[in-house]
Amino acid sequence: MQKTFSIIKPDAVASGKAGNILAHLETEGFRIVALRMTRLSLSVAGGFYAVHKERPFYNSLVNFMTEGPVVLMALEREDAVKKLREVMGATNPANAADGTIRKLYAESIERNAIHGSDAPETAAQELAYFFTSVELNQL
Ligand code: 3AN
Repeated sequence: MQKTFSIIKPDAVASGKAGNILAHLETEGFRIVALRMTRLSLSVAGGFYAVHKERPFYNSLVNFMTEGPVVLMALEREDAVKKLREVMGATNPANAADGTIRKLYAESIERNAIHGSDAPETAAQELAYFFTSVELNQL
């Protein structure tokens, strides 16, 4: 069993797709280990995306991620990191495969509905950024 970290982004929460996305993830075999709805501050979103600091879309991305509530999730299943990336689909929804979350719900390459950690090491860092070890291990 492996854990990964995911965010239902502000576009998908605002358009009323959070429930559909949670159901989609459960149908794909992910167990919800921890879950919290919150609104990210500029500093928390900026820290989360610090790896993209030099990219031209960084400021816009951080502003988008703070524009409304998000749903933070710790998810668990076999091969969770890789499987979540498959279920999410390509970063740009125009390139996402049919049936993926981004194909179904994303608006654009920036407003793309869902975040998922891109590697096991990143997943561990991102889970620890948002959840305590008690939250990640209690259930
Ligand atoms: P992914 O979310 O598929 O791992 P990353 O890590 O390359 O993609 O990008 C992080 C986030 O930055 C994306 N989810 C998206 O919201 C935004 N993003 C990525 N590329 C672009 C781009 N070319 N223009 C605007 N926003 C982008």
